[in-house]
Amino acid sequence: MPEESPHPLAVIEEFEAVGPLVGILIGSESDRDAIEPACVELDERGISWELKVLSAHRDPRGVAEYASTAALRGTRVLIAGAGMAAALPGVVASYTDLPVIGVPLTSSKSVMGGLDAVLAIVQMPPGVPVACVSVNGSRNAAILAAKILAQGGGYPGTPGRPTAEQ
Ligand code: RP5
Repeated sequence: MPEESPHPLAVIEEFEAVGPLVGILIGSESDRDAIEPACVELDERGISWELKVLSAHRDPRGVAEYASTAALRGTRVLIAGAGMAAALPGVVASYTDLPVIGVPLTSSKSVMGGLDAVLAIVQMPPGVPVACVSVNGSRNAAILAAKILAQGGGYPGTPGRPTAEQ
């Protein structure tokens, strides 16, 4: 049986909803503890955030949908934490003009203390930048997000703001 599509008005309502300033993604439930310091830091700074578990490899469509609509909901910065072949931050960056901060995470399956995730996050091809904090540096990701938000301005595409190409 085909999946029922949402009513068009429900879709419009979703876009009109005021989203959190920071969207945090992790690739697995197993990353939750490692990303917690980012949530605590944002709370302490009074910055709204949401946390979603979405894997670039296991749920690529979910990642695409979230990343490509985040700016429409008012989100201004994205933090993406993942371990191993950490494609999540890069895939998120490919679907949005919002700044993306990657957090390389360690897991029981990491190799070289998380170097696998570091390389996956920093070795982005030209034109699709992703910021990268230290291994398990989720608190720093939140502080960097706060600094970006402190610059003011609207989301990319707002009249008068530079576009991604400028
Ligand atoms: C990555 O693989 C996740 O971000 C996590 O760090 C790692 C292991 O995931 P699980 O097998 O624990 O779900 O995609």
